Amino acid sequence: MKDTIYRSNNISIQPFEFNEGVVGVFPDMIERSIPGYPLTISMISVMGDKFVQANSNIYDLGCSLGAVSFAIQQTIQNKKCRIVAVDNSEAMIKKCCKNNAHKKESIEIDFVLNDILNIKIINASVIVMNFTLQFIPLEERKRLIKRIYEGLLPGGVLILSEKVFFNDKNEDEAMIKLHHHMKELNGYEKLEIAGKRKSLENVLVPEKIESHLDRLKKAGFENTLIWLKCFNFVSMIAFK
Ligand code: GEK
Repeated sequence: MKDTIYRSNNISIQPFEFNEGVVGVFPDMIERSIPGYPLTISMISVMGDKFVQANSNIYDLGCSLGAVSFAIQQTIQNKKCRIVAVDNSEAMIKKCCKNNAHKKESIEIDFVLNDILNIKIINASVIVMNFTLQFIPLEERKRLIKRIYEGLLPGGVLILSEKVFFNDKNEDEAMIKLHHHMKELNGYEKLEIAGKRKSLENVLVPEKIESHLDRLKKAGFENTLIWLKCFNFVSMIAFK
């Protein structure tokens, strides 16, 4: 279904929520909104395959409709591991389970309806947060990243994708303009783009790339690489 949530001029803009309405249009929304989203998903499955360890867990934190989990599940068949897909939106998890019902893959996925701040993270070789940390309250991010580090096995990785902003005003404005231009070319009207932006204020809180790298380092990650950057969206891989 096409995302027309912010199409009407006279809707009052409410803070963004991952509710039934969003779930219905989510695949269209995310593909038309995040630059390089399909590439990000497919390369995460490549990295998942590279770093998965036998008898370990793979976590997909903020799984939405399971794009990351399903891509990894298909790519790394025949390896002994378990995927744990977590989201705190009931509508998302319900739809995600439904999407998985007809699949006959060898790797099982546990769908967990919970806040990622509350779950246990253990015996993990790969942890993915694909555009989820940005929705976590700023003051909780340090503790979450530390728990992720502690839940990873030696040799494990965190794959972290985020919307970011830049210190340099010109760079920041240029990247935002390019992102919005992409959205227009993908069929969003200027008013829709402005409406979505308003509803995400204080809900999606981006940080600078440097702030992410600093937090990862302080949590214990020895080395973090930016493996993808497109406009104001980046994805990093942090190594334990
Ligand atoms: C994808 N990774 O398609 N606990 C659990 N889930 C949460 C929390 C939380 N505290 N906060 C937000 N979420 C996906 C895309 S979307 C990104 C991730 C976006 C969930 C929220 O319900 C939503 O499903 C997801 O994180 C963020 O690769 O829409 O820009």
